[in-house]
Amino acid sequence: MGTDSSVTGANQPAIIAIYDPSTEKQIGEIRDGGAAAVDAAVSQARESFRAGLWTGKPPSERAKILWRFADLIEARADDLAAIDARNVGMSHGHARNLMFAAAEQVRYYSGWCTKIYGKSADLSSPGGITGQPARYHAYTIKEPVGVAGCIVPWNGPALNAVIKLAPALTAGASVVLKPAEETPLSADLLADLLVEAGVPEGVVNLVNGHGHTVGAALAAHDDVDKIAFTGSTEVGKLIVGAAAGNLKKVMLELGGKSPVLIFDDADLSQAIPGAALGIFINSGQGCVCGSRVFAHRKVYDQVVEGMTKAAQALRLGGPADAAAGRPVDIGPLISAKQLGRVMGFIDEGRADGVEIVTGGRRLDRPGYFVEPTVLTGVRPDMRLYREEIFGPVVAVMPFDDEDEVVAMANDSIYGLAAAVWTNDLARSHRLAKRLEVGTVWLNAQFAWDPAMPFGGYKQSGWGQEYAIEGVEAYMKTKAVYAGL
Ligand code: TXE
Repeated sequence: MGTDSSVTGANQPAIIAIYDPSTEKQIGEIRDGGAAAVDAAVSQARESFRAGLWTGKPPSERAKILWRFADLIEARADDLAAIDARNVGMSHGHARNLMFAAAEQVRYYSGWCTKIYGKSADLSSPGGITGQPARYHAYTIKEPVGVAGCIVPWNGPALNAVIKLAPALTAGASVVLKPAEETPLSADLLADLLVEAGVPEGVVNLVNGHGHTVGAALAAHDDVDKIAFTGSTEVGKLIVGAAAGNLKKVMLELGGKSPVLIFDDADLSQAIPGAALGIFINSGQGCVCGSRVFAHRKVYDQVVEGMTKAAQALRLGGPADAAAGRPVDIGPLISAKQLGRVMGFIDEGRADGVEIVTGGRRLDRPGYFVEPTVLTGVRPDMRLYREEIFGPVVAVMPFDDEDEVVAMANDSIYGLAAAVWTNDLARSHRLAKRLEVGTVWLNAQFAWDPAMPFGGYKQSGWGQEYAIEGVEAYMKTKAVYAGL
C-alpha cells in the first residue's frame, strides 16, 4: 500500500493513487502529466508574466487581492482542512490550525506589496576606474524574478503551498506549483480561491506528478527563472544540478537534525514538554523537529524520564478517530515508504544496541502509525545520530559542559534549527551565536512567525523564506546610474 511508485518516464503519463495514511485506503488519484504538462504550465506562467496580468497591477490592488485570498482561506478553512486531514491523516483540528497559519502568512505578505522599492544614492567619484571624475544619481530597481517553480512536500500540504505562493505573488512573479504526489488534493481548491480573490488565471499554474518526472522537468526547464524547493537534502542536490542548465536561481529548504540543549539550570517543567512537542508534533514529520536532545548529566535521568512520560501520554489516531470524539494528539506517517524508512532506523538502532526506552513499534492497526519513541545510547557514529529520520523518534544524550555540547550539536551536515533551555541569560545568547543553525530558540521551541526569516545553514538549505527575505528570494535587483 502507499503512494503508487510505478516508474514513469519523463514523458509518460501515469496514474498516481492517493491514500489516507490513517486507514491505508485509497481516496483519490491524479494523473502525472509528465514533461508535457510542465511545458504547458510554464508557458502559461510566462505568458501571464509577459502580459503583466499580475505584475502590472498596482501594488495596492495586489495587496487587496492577497488579503482577500487570506479571507477566503479562513472562510474555507474547514473545507481545506477536511482535504488535508484526510490526505495526511492528521486531525481536523490540527489541519484547521494550519489553515489559519496559512491565512496569516498571506496577510503578512499582502502588506509588503506596497513597500517594495530600491535604494538611491548620489555618487561622485574623483577618478575611479576610468580616471575621469564623474557624478551620478544612482538607484536600484526591484524586479520580480519572472516565472518561479515551487516544489513542495506533503507535511502540511496547503500551508506549504501558501508559504511559497504568498511571497512569490507579493514579488509579482508568476508561478508553477508542484504539490507532493502524496498530497496533491488541496492545491486545486487553493488555486480556485486565488482566482476567486482576483489573481488572474494563468498566473498560478498547477502541475501534478512524481518528483522524478514533473519535479525534475520543472527544475530543469529553461524558461523557469527560479526554483523554490522544500524537501529532502538529497533531492535538493538534484535540483541544483538540474537548475544549472539555465542557471536559474535556487532557494532550498531542506532537512535537519535539530539539536535541543537542556542545561542543569533549565526550568525542566518547561524544557521537557517543549522538547517533547518539538519532536513529536506531526509525528516528527517537520524539518525543524528536535531529534537530538542533549541533557546535562545532572538532569539527564529526569529528562529521559520526562520525555518518556510525554511520549507515552500521546494519543495516536487519524481524522476518523478525532471525528468520533476520541482524543488525538498525533497522526500517522505519510506513507508506507516513510513507515519503512522510520522503522528501518529504529531496527538498525536496536541491532546496534541502542536502548529503546519507550515506543519503537508500529501500532497494530491499519494506518502508518509509529509509537513515539525515546532512545538512549545513540552514538555519533550511528545513522540515528546523523541522518534525518522524519518520524516520532528522539535520541537523548548526556553532556558535561558547554563546549562539549556545542561541539556535539554542531557535529552535523545540517544546520536548520536548535533550541537551548537554560536560565543563564548570558549563556543563552552566547549559544545563539555558537550554534551553526539558521534558527535558534532560547527557552522556546517550534516558535514560528512569518515576520522572521527562516532558512538553513550548511546542507539544510540555500536562501531564506518568510519575512522580507522571502519576497527578495523572488526578486532581482537592477542598478541604474544616471550621469549628472
Ligand atoms: O522527499 P522528496 P520525500 C525529507 C525527510 C524525508 C525525506 C524523504 O527526511 O524522510 O525527505 O521524503 C519532489 N526533482 N523531507 O521522499 O523526495 C517531490 O515530488 C524535483 C524533508 O517525500 O524530497 C515532492 O514534491 N522535485 C522535508 C518534493 O520534492 C523532486 C519535507 C519532496 O520530496 C524530485 C519532506 C526531483 N528529482 C521530506 N524528486 C522538509 N524540509 O520539511 C522528488 N521531488
